[in-house]
Amino acid sequence: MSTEKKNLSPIEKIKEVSQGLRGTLKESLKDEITGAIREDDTALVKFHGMYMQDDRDRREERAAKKLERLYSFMIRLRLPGGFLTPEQWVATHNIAGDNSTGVIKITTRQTLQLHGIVKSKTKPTIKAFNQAGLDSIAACGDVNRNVVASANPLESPLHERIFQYADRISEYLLPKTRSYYDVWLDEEKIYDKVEEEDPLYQDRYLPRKFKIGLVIPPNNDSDVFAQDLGLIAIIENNELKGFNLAVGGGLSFTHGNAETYPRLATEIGFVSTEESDEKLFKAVYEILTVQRDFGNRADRKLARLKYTVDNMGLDVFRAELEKRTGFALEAVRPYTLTTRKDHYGWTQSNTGRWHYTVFVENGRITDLPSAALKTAMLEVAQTGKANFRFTCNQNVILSDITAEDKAAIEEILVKHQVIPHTEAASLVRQNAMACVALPTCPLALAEAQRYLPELITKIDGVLAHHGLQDEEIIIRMTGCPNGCGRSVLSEIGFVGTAPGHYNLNLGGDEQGQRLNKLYKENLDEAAILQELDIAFGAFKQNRLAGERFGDFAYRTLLN
Ligand code: SRM
Ligand code: SF4
Repeated sequence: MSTEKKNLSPIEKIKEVSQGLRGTLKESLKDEITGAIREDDTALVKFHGMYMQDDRDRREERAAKKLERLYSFMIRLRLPGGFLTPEQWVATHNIAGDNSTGVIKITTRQTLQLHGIVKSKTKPTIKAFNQAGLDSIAACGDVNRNVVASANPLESPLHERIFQYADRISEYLLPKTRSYYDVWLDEEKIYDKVEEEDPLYQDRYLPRKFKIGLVIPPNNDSDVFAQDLGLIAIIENNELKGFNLAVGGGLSFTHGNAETYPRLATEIGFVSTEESDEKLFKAVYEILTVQRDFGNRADRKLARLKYTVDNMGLDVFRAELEKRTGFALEAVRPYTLTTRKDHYGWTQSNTGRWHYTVFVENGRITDLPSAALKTAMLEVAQTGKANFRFTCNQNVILSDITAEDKAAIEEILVKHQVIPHTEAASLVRQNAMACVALPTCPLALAEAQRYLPELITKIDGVLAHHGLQDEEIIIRMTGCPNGCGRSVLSEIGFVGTAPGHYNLNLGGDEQGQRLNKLYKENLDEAAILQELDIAFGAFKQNRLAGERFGDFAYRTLLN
């Protein structure tokens, strides 16, 4: 509606003529001359949870030898609420070993990614996941993505119910096309447009990616205000009453493009689930249809829901939504958020079950010199006595362990140094995260997950110099302003600008309700450490009692 057909971005046409996201994927996969797939198919393959990438570390060497880039694929699973059974972990471990780099990466949206899968291994990988009851449908692309939810069963007796909502919303918003089964799983079926008719996505899908997150206050571990649609569980007297709806969150911006900006989601109303879930599902669905019909399809940089909400204005957006749902939203209900952190180590929930949260630096599960994380996870899974829950802070909770089984799990964690590894990480390290960035991310301007660990060691040194080593400061790094590590929602945020250079942002809060702000531009490591040295010195001198660094920076260091 909002965009003239002639102005449509090229991806709109690719989607429209794709025959339910099939394009020429089958032909691309058969072509043995190249490790790549056809250009239009690179857009479509995302809807199947896959990205074509190349090893950026090896571009020059390959170019010098006149070889094509070293192409491979990243596959991202759809794991609503971030849950795997032990059997599914064993399967994932084996698939990672057979087909990918072997590192299992927990993402900032509590799912798993495997990197470095060559083209001929893509179908075997999807097939093996399918046999384990797992899929990657709509994990990327212009559709609703993996639905995230508070991960820790400790958070509330209502945790299981909220987790079920994540699962149901994810299923409810899946595209109707069978192309995933057809292309990857050899389901021999002729494309039938009528049979695959999709009232929600039609043949144009959404203008852009769409993200939904649920949160159980008081822990905002899923960063609910970063979502296109945030659902905040309202719990009164230990009963779930319904959800506040928050729309238009999104963290990306483009250096030098003032039209783009990060934005926190705005709460627009409350929907009760006391009598039935009908209204909730209707509201969620129609928020997507408003975005489908009013979102910008000409400029993908301005196509997320946040821009649609701001262009329409909140009142017009709400009125359009209510017209479509046929009911008015109730007034937003009160709640309190206090933290976003994971509870490392052992915890016991109201069910009596035990959970161990493992510190996984930047979500990379691999065997490290300090701890054989990957071996330990496999052995835990092989006992069949713990589930795997991934957090939006890129950690894993070995969960739902009975009192009788706890000692056996602990023995494995001790044997492979997982407990000392988790306990030895400094407070700053435990609360930090970074996006993937180099070498696989084509958009990275600077390093992130490969660099943050060593930078943290140096920042720990600066903190110790000021006697601040016991401060819990949330540090996040992204290799470009797309914000995959949610660095604009941290107390100290690094945003890559060029190799070895970062913007330094300060002033986010503990609960994820305030964006940080640009403090100093384009710093190298020496300048970062110098600026932080000065800022920590001022913090030590002038902080208020109990004040966190982010709040101090916001109060005193930013204009
Ligand atoms: Fe992201 C694109 C990795 C969470 C905003 N993101 C990418 C790509 C796929 C690069 C690309 O387009 O080719 C990265 C792949 C790197 C690699 O090699 O794996 C990538 N994003 C990630 C992950 C793996 C980071 C991580 O280290 O955990 C996260 C996967 C989440 C998942 O499981 O689905 C990831 N990305 C996020 C988040 C955080 C969140 O959702 O909580 C954001 C900011 C929130 C938001 O969406 O506003 C985010 N990613 C982006 C954007 C900017 C979107 C925009 O509005 O402009 C892009 C670029 C794009 O879409 O054009 C992007
Ligand atoms: Fe890549 Fe940028 Fe996302 Fe990091 S923030 S993974 S560099 S797109």
